Amino acid sequence: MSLIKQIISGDRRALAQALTLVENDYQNSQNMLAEVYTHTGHAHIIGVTGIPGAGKSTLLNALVKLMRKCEDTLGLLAVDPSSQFSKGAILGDRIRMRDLLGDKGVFIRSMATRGELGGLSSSTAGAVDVLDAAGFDRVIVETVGVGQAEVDIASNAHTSIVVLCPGVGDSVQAAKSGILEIADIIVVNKSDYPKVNVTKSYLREMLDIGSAVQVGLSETQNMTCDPHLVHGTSGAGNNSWQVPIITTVATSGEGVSELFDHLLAHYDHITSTGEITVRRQNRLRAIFESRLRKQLYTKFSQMLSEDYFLRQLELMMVRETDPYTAATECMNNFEINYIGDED
Ligand SMILES: Nc1nc2c(ncn2[C@@H]2O[C@H](COP(=O)(O)OP(=O)(O)OP(=O)(O)O)[C@@H](O)[C@H]2O)c(=O)[nH]1
Ligand SMILES: [Mg+2]
Repeated sequence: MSLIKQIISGDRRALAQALTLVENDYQNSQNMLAEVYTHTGHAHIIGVTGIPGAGKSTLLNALVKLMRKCEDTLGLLAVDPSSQFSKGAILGDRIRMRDLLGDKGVFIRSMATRGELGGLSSSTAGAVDVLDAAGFDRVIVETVGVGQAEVDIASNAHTSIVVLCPGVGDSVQAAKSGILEIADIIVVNKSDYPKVNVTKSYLREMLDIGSAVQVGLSETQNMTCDPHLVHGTSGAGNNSWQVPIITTVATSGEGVSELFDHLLAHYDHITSTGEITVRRQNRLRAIFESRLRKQLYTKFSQMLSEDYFLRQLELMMVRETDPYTAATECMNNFEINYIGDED
């Protein structure tokens, strides 16, 4: 039986094998991913991001337990964009999600992808596709941190959850990174700590400012709002999604059912408004672009001789050229034909 057929028939070893291939071998996973793609498009893809240590894994443990009561099946990916996973981190994730281990309706996987151009978003997207093809109702991607990579991954989800903690500093950090802009649901976890209401009102203010700016922009430019840029409103056309700010205590499960309700409501919202089509297209665009970037760079590197490269470096050292001119000259010598329909 082919690997894909095994995955679809629920073989967990085949699934793990496929994910390892996606994670480690860009080239050889290509054909498999192409076949996997024909079986995708059913799962609700949920991105969970936020500041490190906010309680994302603990929250997901509680949320997934609740989802399992509704018989949802779930694929979970924990991704660290900035560093190689240490064994400790993986172990930590396992401990925090220990209640889920052994449940056949849940599959958990940690992923490490470091440094590769376009590698992270591309391999994460590939892994999501594999889990989608495996038939999970929801695929949840947890990323650590609030940098650009997290924004990229989160904006590839149908529903993005941003997890913060009480303390305005964290929210400022999140706002600066742009992560609030892609949030469909904001969670203030650890609400057993003080100053929850201060954090909530600060976040509400940030969201309101964001929507006001966006509405202003769209009015002046006479264009439809880009749903991924708008705080507080989302959706195709003029329908709106009010970004809820939910307080939770992941360790006790408080607020988790409210979070689940909002997740379901958001999915209903994007499905009924057609927004999900926009998000699916954005996701495909991101995967397509990331594969192009990666392959273009690989091809270019193959066309650039090592000797020539080193000679340019020497010339830079004696100031006969500079990195700026040298890079442009290399590109000028790299022939690419125009791809597209001729007018
Ligand atoms: N007091 C309190 N502690 C919590 C809560 N949620 C999680 N924690 C604790 O916070 C610590 C970090 O929790 P994790 O679930 O690992 O957080 P995370 O956001 O997944 O962490 P990274 O993946 O490393 O970014 C653990 O010790 C949890 O037990 C909460 O609601 N209240
Ligand atoms: Mg975690």
